[in-house]
Amino acid sequence: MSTRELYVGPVSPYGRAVRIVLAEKGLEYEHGGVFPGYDMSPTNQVPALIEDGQVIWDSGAIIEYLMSRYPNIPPVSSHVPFADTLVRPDHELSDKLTLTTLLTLGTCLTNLFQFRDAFPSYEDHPYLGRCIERAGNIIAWCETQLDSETNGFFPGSVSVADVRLASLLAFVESGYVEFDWRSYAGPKMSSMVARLEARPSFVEFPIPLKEPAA
Ligand SMILES: N[C@@H](CCC(=O)N[C@@H](CS)C(=O)NCC(=O)O)C(=O)O
Repeated sequence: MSTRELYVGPVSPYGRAVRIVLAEKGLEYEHGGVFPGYDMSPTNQVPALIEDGQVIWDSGAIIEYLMSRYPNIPPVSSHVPFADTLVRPDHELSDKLTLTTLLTLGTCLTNLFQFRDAFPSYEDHPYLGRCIERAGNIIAWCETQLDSETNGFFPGSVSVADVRLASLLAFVESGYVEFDWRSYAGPKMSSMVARLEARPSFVEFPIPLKEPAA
């Protein structure tokens, strides 16, 4: 049996996505904490996973590794099944574009988070203003890519892209970024978020609410 140790930031949407994928696959791991992870990779970032001594960093690389190494998923009670591939073989390019676009959404939101207190408002800084605009465009585009009000990006299963998007929106909802994503989204995204947040793997790993500044 493999040994596994995970390092994640406590409020990280990237870390949450990795933990949800591990939970969906029924994979156990030791929780390594946060700070040692910063020295583990050339990026000095978490999440980082150590499996059987091999360090894997970056949530995208970790999730891709888990999806290809552990394709068979134990069924999760009566819930919609978790997708067994990162991208659907017959939609490879469009699914990859969705994942790449969600990475850009993550970058926009984490930039806004990092510079939250540095400017009176995001619009006062040209780059942060563009991050807001870009994030809004991406949310609106994702709404067009969701299958229906009862499915996420893939009909009939919960995809990694669903997990990515919902984790990023939870980061906003928990107060880390001032961004009214609902004004760019529509009914498909709102119902997907509500559905996923009730799923056991999401309930197990919430993003804690931002504590008010002292
Ligand atoms: N592209 C990376 C981004 C990871 C990231 O931004 N990690 C943050 C925590 S949420 C971090 O380690 N920040 C510490 C730093 O940048 O010094 C991924 O997907 O894993």
